[in-house]
Amino acid sequence: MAASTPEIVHRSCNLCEAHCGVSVTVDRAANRVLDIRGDEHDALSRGYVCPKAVGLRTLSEDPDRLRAPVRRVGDRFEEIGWDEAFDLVVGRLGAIRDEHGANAIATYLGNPNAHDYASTLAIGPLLRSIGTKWRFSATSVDQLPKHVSACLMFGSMTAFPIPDVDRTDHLLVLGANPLASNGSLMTAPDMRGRLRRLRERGGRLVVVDPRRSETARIADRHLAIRPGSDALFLFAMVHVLFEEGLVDLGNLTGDVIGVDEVRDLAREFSPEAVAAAVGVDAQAIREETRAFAAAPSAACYGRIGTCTQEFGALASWLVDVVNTLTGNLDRPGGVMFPFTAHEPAIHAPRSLGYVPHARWRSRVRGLPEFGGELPVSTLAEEIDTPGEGRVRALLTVAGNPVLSTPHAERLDRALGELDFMVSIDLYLNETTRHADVILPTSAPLERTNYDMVFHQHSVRNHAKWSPVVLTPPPGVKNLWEITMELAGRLQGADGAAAEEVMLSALLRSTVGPGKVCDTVDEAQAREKLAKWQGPERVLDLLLRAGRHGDRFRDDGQGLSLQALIEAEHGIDLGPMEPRLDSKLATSSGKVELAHEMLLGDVPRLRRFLDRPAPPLVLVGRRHVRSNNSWMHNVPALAKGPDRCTLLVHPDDARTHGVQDGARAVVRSRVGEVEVPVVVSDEMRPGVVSLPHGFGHGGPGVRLRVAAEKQPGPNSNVLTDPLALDELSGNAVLNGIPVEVAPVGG
Ligand SMILES: Nc1nc2c(c(=O)[nH]1)N[C@H]1C(S)=C(S)[C@@H](COP(=O)(O)OP(=O)(O)OC[C@H]3O[C@@H](n4cnc5c(=O)[nH]c(N)nc54)[C@H](O)[C@@H]3O)O[C@H]1N2
Ligand SMILES: Nc1nc2c(c(=O)[nH]1)N[C@H]1C(S)=C(S)[C@@H](COP(=O)(O)OP(=O)(O)OC[C@H]3O[C@@H](n4cnc5c(=O)[nH]c(N)nc54)[C@H](O)[C@@H]3O)O[C@H]1N2
Ligand code: SF4
Ligand SMILES: [Mo]
Repeated sequence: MAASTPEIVHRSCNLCEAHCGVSVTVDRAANRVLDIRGDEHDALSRGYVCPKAVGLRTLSEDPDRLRAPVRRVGDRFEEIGWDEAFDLVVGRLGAIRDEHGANAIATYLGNPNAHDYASTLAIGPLLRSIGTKWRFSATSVDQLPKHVSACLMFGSMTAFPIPDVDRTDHLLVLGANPLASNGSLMTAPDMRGRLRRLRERGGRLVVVDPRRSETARIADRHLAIRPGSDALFLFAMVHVLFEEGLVDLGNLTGDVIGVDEVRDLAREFSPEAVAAAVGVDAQAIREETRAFAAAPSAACYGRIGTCTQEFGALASWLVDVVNTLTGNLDRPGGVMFPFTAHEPAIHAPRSLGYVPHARWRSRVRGLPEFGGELPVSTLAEEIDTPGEGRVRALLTVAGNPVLSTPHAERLDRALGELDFMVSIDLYLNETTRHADVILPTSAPLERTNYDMVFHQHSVRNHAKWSPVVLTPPPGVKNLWEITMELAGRLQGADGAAAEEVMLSALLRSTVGPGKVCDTVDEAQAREKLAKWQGPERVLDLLLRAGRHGDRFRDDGQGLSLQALIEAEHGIDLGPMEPRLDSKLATSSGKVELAHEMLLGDVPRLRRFLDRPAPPLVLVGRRHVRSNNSWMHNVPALAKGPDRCTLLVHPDDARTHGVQDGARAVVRSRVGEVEVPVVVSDEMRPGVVSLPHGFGHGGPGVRLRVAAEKQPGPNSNVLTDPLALDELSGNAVLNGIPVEVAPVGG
């Protein structure tokens, strides 16, 4: 073989929300990656990467990865061609839809969809062509409460205020551990460096977490809260703000309604009234409230621990109530709404005029939809409960709900009862093993990307293009192609027709007289877009019509896909700026601090105040070398000690008779698992911690490294599908009552 010169390609790692810039050395002739390292010139990450970046290469090389479509034959899978696979999927889904209606087909979208712009763009057309209302996703085991509070406060489900970590004087973190997770709903590579700089400039970091997490360890103060009580903690802060005259809306005066209602509500939740339930000293709550209010700028930030718990929506709301009442919403150093290069240039926020909630309900438990989705905690029962309207078929796209969603054992059984299941995935894993057909996609380095979702959460406004590094194996397809083909065929057409529907709708809204791009007509715009195909073409249009776009003027001024490609380290679009006016979409045109749906959930919180704490509750955690359920097959990440361990406080270890290094049984209302114990005083007494995403090594799964090196038990065997944040429908994954006992004891 002829020797080839290695080439360096700059792109982003899309494994987590930090989206770090990487420089990849590739031997194109051999189609092999030689090296991956942090890109020192990346506009956002400046060379930072975490150990998972090396996994990008291994994903492409993994011998376990699916390299052609497969169909189930008994307990085995056999490879088939793409045409046969598409025919089979469309034929079976079409037949089920004809006989039982579209709602007999459920869909589940997993987390990696948010990390692939092709999916962000193309999944809508696919879901619409299936036509089902039985839509599920990882959202309801994750950030759904934040969508709900954003919707009720700001009028848009995606209006997430992002902490300005690089300029703030005070960061209050609840239920997040960015030193392990690298941040979420906050795209900020190298949080360790950013937090170090915060403290170097005299700023204060406070972490509220039942565990002394990696982030808590570097904080000025750690408050070991009782799981599930963040809403009470935050209400107490609001109480102190009013009581001590610390409320100051700053520039927001006149833009906010509901302040009096919030003051009245908070009256009963004084620090002294909530201290016992919250497990944090009243004096500490007062001190931290004063410090937050006194800081020149401050940002309150909550994540998984405040979302995936019993009062997820209330806690998510109160995070931004605290930000608003202290004048920190929409100001530098506080929390702001980033700009992206692809959002429409002339953004006139329009109120929906209604809350997208309870327009339909699940069949078995009558749970309301929110934002067009049903809670995934109800998926298993929608499949295995007989009767009219039962879910008979399932499409999963980049999801592993058998490991990620509550009452995993029941879902595992239920998937076996489906009439038909199709998965779009890289692996034959705990979920996809139930599929009748698996359609394999390209791995991250084998496709282009643009960070459609996480640019919206970036602590600096930013745009970055990721070119292809490796040629995918011949038997796999990009998600775009698969999705468009299925969408087209399910409508009796083809992929090209489905693409055309999307493109022409976008052109109609952006090009022509009176539109953003008013110097060209549709035909001229199409001609200029013709050098791109698929998701690139759509992105080019969005960028050119966007805030920084060239509007098709071709004068070299302004952004287009070509210009973005040429900026190989990404484009820094400056710090976040105040922009409430172009984001607010409430019917009042104001920040609505006291929406009736939120107020209506407060009595439930009041009852929690008097409820005795269970002796032991379970929470989750993350490890920097792991990524939800699907990176455990990467040898470099899987090596080392067992990561799926139960952290137990020494007092609890004594009470429950379990020892460091020995195995324990953990039982909840719905299941039990066995797991090695690590005794550690980093836990709050009465709280044990177990990571999720493990539970590999079952029958029929092709993840050989994971099964051997990091099998772990599945923590979602323990999580209870009946435990929901009632307002949002999000699953409660933290604060699950459990019993712990020595194995055999
Ligand atoms: N107990 C507990 N449970 C939790 C959590 C917790 O904290 N505690 N966290 C929750 C959270 S925040 C989340 S986001 C969910 C995640 O829940 P899921 O999204 O259901 O699970 P993942 O582990 O992210 O699985 C991703 C799947 O996508 C596949 N995949 C990876 N890359 C690609 C790709 O490029 N294309 C395609 N087509 N497939 C791909 C993988 O093989 C895997 O099957 O888990 C939730 N579950
Ligand atoms: N390495 C790695 N990085 C990841 C992931 C991964 O699996 N591994 N997953 C990615 C995904 S999908 C997401 S959504 C993000 C999540 O990112 P983070 O939100 O930072 O998630 P965690 O690291 O799990 O931190 C959650 C913290 O909440 C605490 N906690 C639990 N219950 C409560 C409670 O009731 N109140 C309070 N205040 N705290 C509580 C836990 O002890 C834990 O320290 O991470 C992303 N990044
Ligand atoms: S923190 Fe790690 S996994 Fe996340 S984007 Fe950066 S390198 Fe990738
Ligand atoms: Mo997540």
